[in-house]
Amino acid sequence: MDQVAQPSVKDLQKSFIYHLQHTLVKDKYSATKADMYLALAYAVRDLLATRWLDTQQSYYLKDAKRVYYISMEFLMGRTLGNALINLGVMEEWDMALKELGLSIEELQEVEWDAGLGNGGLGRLAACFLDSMASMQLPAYGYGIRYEYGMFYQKIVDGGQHEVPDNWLRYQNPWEFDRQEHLHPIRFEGRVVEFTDRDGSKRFSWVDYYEVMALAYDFPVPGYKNNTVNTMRLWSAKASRDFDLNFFNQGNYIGSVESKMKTENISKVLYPADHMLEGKELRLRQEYFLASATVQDILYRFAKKHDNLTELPDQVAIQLNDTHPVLAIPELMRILIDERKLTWEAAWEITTKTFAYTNHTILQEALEKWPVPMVSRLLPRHLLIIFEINRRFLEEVASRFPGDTARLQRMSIIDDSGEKQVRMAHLAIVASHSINGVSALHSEILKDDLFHDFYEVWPERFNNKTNGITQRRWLKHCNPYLADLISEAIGDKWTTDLDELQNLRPLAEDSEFRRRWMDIKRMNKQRLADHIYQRNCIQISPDSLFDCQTKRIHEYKRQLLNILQVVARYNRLKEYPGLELPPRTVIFGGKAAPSYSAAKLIIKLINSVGSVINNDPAVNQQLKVAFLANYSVSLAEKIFPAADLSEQISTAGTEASGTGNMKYALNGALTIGTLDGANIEIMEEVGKDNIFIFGLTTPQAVGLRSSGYRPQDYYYQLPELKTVLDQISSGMFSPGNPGLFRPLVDNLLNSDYYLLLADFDAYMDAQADVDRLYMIPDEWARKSILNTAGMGKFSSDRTIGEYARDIWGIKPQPVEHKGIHHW
Ligand code: B1H
Ligand code: IMP
Repeated sequence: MDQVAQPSVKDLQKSFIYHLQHTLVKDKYSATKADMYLALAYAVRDLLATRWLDTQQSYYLKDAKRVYYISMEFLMGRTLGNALINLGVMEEWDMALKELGLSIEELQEVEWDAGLGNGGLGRLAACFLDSMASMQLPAYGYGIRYEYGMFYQKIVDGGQHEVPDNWLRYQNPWEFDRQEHLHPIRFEGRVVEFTDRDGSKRFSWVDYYEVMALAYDFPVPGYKNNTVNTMRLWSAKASRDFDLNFFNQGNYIGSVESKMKTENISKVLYPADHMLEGKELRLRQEYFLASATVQDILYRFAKKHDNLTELPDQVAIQLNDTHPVLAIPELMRILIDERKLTWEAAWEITTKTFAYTNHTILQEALEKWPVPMVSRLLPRHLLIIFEINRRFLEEVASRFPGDTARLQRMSIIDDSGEKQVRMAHLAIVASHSINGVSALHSEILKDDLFHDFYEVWPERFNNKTNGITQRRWLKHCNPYLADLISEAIGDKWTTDLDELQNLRPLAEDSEFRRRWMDIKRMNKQRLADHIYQRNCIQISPDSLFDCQTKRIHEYKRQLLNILQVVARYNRLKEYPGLELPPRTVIFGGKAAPSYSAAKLIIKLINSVGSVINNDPAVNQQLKVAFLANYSVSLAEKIFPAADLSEQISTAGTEASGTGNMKYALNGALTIGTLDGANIEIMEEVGKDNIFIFGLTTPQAVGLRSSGYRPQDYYYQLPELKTVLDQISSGMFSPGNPGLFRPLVDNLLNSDYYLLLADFDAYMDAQADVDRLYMIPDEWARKSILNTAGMGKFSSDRTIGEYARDIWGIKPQPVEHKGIHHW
């Protein structure tokens, strides 16, 4: 596989010392831990460099069809460990550093996460990049190089405090600025219409101002295959014209201020997932990404092609939700206004090139932008959107004559109130593929959210169930379990996760079960140490680690979990001899800074935790820990240590979930609803090996439409009533008894996410969990069977389906030639 000899341990040490002395100019006396990390990073980077060049050159020489994954978010986490794993040099480096008296684990901890994403959608993009490189696909990730990523979460007095994530404060050895890849991005101005020499009507965008998009490239190594793909992130820079115009006016400070304002575009990631804030700066960011990327794609295409009708044979563009959807009118604009194609030719090229993935059906997350805002910022694009809509509605009207209600529902422009552009409708009309991210979610798109569109274009709709990369989410984060698995069934699972099914017979082997649970216990001890350091809470590795880590959102129902915890607390208080296995309930997750209910839920979790953790009557049997700043690197410590995975969203709300897959891959059992990918996880691991409870999607829909009355449950379930009364009366907020009342009032008066309706079933499922945990051998068996059933959920499988069904691209193996010569 590798045409170039792998470096020896001595070579690695030499390279490390070389970089310490020459790149950082430090010796072993002056070097800090951060210097050591950097020296290691530069040495590992050297191993990527020629592979990266070889990969990019081979795509050029083969003129391979490329896929472009455009996303406002890439939640990459740390790069070093992943590079070591994918280069296949983790053990060699471990040895090399040990001989120098250094710990590779400790040095990896120095690296700051690249947190350029909110949650699932951004981490999915990162897993996809890993899979695309590992499957040798000619692929690029395109995004924004935010100066500030996802905020750092501190917990102060039980509540969330946001601290800016200045991730570029230190040297970043993983990025390369490409000053030569610079594209002008235009904003504002106006459109003038004129007649071309051939008599056709043309449009020209004038009086705009320009911001430059500057490329930064990040390597994306494939797993042991010499492929290194590129993630290209754009950073905003004022253009020279901009500088000249402003600075010539003689207002120096004013000009610097204007310059800074234009460069604000790439300043910060919007931290509200599932909630569009409707801020103009966000729209600017979206167009900035879309335009720079489309220009770059056309520039690369033009190196080998001059006939734009060939674009769909050379390029596939996947839109990660609607956030980058302005790439559609941008491509149309360039093809029509700049390259002088006819509308029809441009439209054919565009629709064959674009594909759209939907990630949510929550109304508040569906992007809509006010027409006046689009008109001011992107006047030409608005006209193009209007024309797309005009032609589209004409087509619908001819298929459904007289059905004006349908036209109104389907229009790209919502004119029920203030006129708005419905970005999802634009994406659907201009894409040849529209996919959801789990079987259930894709059915909901066809049956409900996009049903009208499904009736017009059934062939465009398809499902691509999400997946995760087993390289990061098992091999890297859980090395002892990974080694045990490889010892038992070989290591083919690293590139073919279906191999894990060979673990099934081993679930019946008591010695294997013992080793399996020994590793789980070790991972739990490691997490317990971490929790003790951060939270000063002592927890026993023999307690059941019950984990719910994900963004804090009402639909994900962390509140249901905490109601159950309070009910458990009450039972333990009331029946001191109660035979329950000790539990540690672990929470982690960020709330959008503007989402007050979510922030109050964090505060409630911590307040309940401090009452329970400080109550000697129960705290040997129950503890609650909220882990601050849930992030990729913290998740890597939690998944391997989890016994139980909480996936309890209201049925029909979680498009897929991917944390559910990461937990099960690491041997946690799931307690969950029939929502998102949980359903497929149940199908794969078997009904007997998962704790399913609660309403189904049709039941939830039915209950709401028949007039849901949450108070019925309050009065019928005494345990539930007690819990809600305790919370609203201030038992967990003695200094401020009314603090949590809004949460309870909302449950009693509206409870859109049906917590009270599912409470009883959830309590029963938790009792099943307790019973099983008391039989360690049975628990171990099911834990192994969960891992064994996770083959389907590799992002390699997902990406294989995208490549085959949507993109039409094939693996392009890379030959590594080693040191390059002229
Ligand atoms: C998902 C988002 C999202 N769906 C708006 N939608 C955002 C919406 O900044 N914004 O405005 C950001 C993110 N994120 C998640 O995608 C789903 O909730 C998960 O169920 C799914 O697993 C994940 C990946 O498909
Ligand atoms: P990119 O896709 O524009 O980043 O180019 C990738 C690689 O293709 C470059 O690093 C070169 O190795 C190769 N390449 C690009 N343009 C040319 C060219 O004009 N002649 C030869 N090789 C090229």
